[in-house]
Amino acid sequence: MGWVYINGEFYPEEEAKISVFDHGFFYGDGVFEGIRAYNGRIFRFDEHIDRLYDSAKAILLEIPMTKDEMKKAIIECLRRNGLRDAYIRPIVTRGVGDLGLDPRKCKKPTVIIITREWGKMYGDLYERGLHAVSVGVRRISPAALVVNVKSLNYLNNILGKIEANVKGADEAIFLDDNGYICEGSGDNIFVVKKGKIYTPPALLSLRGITREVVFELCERLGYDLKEQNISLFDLYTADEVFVTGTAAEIAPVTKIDGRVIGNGKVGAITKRLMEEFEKLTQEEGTPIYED
Ligand code: PXG
Repeated sequence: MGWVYINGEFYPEEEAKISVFDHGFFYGDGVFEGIRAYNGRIFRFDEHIDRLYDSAKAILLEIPMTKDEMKKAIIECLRRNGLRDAYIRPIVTRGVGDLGLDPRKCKKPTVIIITREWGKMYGDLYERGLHAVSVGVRRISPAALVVNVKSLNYLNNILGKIEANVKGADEAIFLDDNGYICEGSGDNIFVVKKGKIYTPPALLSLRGITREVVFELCERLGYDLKEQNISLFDLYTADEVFVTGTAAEIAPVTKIDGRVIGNGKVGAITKRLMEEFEKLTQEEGTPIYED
């Protein structure tokens, strides 16, 4: 069994526990990240750490350690667990308070780091493509909760996922209140039409780090990519659709709401981006075991 970091100490997994009075548990008051290590290297480490601290700043939560200390703790956790291919989950909550929701009751944030061995999230669906469905539950409005804060409040996403599960699909596609496409339950979405690539602006969806990598790859490979509003019609009539995320990586979508996308096979541009993405993840990153 592995080790989990809590507030500066490492505990065996089965003893890694936090207080039931923690406001992360009470109210989802906290932030987290999902980071991956490939082949002994942490992919886009600084970008994820920056986003964690930005998320915390946006909700007036002061993480009680520097970014450097956080990175060292994550590396130490991976080393203790002997991991090379891993999913890394740092979590910072408002900390232990009492039953009232006033965050001033919480004197010290709780910092947790979980690292786990991790392979392909969607198994053979990377060859066959995912079946996605649009869901009735709307992505939460940024006027209510800024979606670029990666907060512990994922009930909106989970409700979308439940709807997808009930409909027998692999992933949910969220729309906003106006019917524009936002994102998946834990991934961003891209459309390919006549050789051009489109993705919704990241105001109503999380500014994904994998999404940023796709922007870079498109620039390098000479693909024309635009951020613009996308409708369900655009999805149904696309040549290719794919989703991106740290967990999902780049995953093709070949069916949406029963409509076959393109010819129903993984498209050529999606395939190329998947290959280039895999190369990048194997080659770059912060080494875990070299000092
Ligand atoms: N949108 C949302 C809502 C997310 O939670 C992404 C997009 C992709 O962002 P990155 O930076 O990872 O490219 C995420 C990713 C999961 C899982 O198990 C995914 C996420 C969080 C928790 C779990 O798929 N976030």
